[in-house]
Amino acid sequence: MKKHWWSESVVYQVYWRSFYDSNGDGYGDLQGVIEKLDYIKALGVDVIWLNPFYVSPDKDNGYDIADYYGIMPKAGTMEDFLKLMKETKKRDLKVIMDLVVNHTSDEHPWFLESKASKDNPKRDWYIWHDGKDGNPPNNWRSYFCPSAWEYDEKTEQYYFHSFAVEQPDLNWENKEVREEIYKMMHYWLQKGISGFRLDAIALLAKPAGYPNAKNPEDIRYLTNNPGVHEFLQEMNEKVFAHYDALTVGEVAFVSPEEGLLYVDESRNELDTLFHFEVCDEMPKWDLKRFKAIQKRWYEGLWGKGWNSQFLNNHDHTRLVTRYGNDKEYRVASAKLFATMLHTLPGIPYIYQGEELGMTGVKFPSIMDYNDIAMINKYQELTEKGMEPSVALANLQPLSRDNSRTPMHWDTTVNGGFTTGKPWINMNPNYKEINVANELENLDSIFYYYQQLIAWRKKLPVFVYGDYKQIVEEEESIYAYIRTYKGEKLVFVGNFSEKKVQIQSNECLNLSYDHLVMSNYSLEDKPQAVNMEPYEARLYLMK
Ligand code: ISL
Repeated sequence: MKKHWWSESVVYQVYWRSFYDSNGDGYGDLQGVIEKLDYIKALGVDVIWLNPFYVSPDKDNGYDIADYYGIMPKAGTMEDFLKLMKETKKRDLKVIMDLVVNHTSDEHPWFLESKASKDNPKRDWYIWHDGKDGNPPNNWRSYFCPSAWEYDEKTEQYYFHSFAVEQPDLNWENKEVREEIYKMMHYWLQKGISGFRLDAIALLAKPAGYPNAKNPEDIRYLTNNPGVHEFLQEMNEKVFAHYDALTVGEVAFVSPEEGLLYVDESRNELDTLFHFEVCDEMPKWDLKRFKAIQKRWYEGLWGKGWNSQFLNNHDHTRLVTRYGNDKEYRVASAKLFATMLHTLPGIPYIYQGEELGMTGVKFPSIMDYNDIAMINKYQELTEKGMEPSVALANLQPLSRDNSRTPMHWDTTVNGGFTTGKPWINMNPNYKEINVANELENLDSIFYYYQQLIAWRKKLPVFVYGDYKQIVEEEESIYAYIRTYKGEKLVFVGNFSEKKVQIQSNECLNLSYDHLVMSNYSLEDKPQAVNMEPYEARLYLMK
């Protein structure tokens, strides 16, 4: 595979509205990101992914864009953005921007024109259909609502939305739409960003004829439809080919074979992808399944296209709460998952606060939540007759707000995030889990991440090594070997709360001299036989 500037990078995702508030309005902002760049740099990462900060009515936290060229006042100004470009460059950090081109806000001037009348020149910029016998054009759900269609009284047609009602889908069949989007992409790339995280990018093409779905609950029909690759190839030719940028696409519900079509170097579409077999499709930790996913994606992509590794983001509950243990073994499990994340094949993504072992939340009332997906679902369930307390309890574990609570900087009020009232409640455990504590404690999760990243920078095997799973017969053990030009890396992890005695010979041959990292004391481990709860070991050989 070709080597790119980003091949050896580690990406840190900054959900800016929850990162650091520089002006006391309760929202994090770009100036806040600038003030914390030294912190980000200290971790050792190379690239920052910033969630959307374009002008937006903010119904879906910036994923409903009303002006692609402006900055949301909550986030700051264009001057702040340019300063951020300068300050990141100074520190040799790159910035990729989150870009939403599948849909806009319903307040975008394009949509206002489109819905003004049936013969408006921009009518065809969005997807308008007649209803069927007083019902929507078909039976599809959207990600966030019971129907993917919204009726417009004035023009007596329905428009299509893959997400919220306030997020109408653009019509990518329309050439003018595509040209406008490409123009805007050039604008930001010329301002000095280093690439895009492309939101819901596999949704651009819609199924021909919009046929009814057999099972409308299974929303796979929204994604990966014929025509999507033609759009991406055109986007690449018209935009990406002119820059040395990193593009990472959100590509849900695909097999490795289908995923490869997006990132195969010879096809000139995207550089990398997020597949969601882990976060979306694996609600609880399932090691057997996880091993199978890793194997299939390795076999599908290796040598042809780049994969990514992530275990949480702004849509998915924090990893210690969802996949690890956020109580007795919070620190151990955070470090175990980190060791795995940084040693698997693919670009590692760290979501802010993950490096502190931040946990999910359970707010007492639906009124405390902000996530539009959760609130809509709560409404749907209670309207169908579910007890409100039951609906709340059902939705809490996977609410997107689990990962959206503000960053904990120290033990002062609001964890030092804001001097005002935070836009969403803090996780009450900020006095225990925060940056200041982590930086004081040499054995912290933060320093563990720092060390892992430092190893990754030192040895090419982390990036270029092939991958072979070992000790397959052990139920709660995940272990693999990666090799590259005489270098060898071995990861062994116990993904359970019990002590495990490994029987396999493959592990017994590992020498203590080669053990470079572990989340338990490095002393007293002559052989990899007895693994403590959530123990991780990293062996390196040259
Ligand atoms: O996170 C999910 C479900 O819990 C995903 O299915 C997610 O909704 C989907 O992958 C698209 O997410 C992206 O686009 C959305 C936005 O709300 C999300 O924050 C974003 O990551 C609409 O723009």
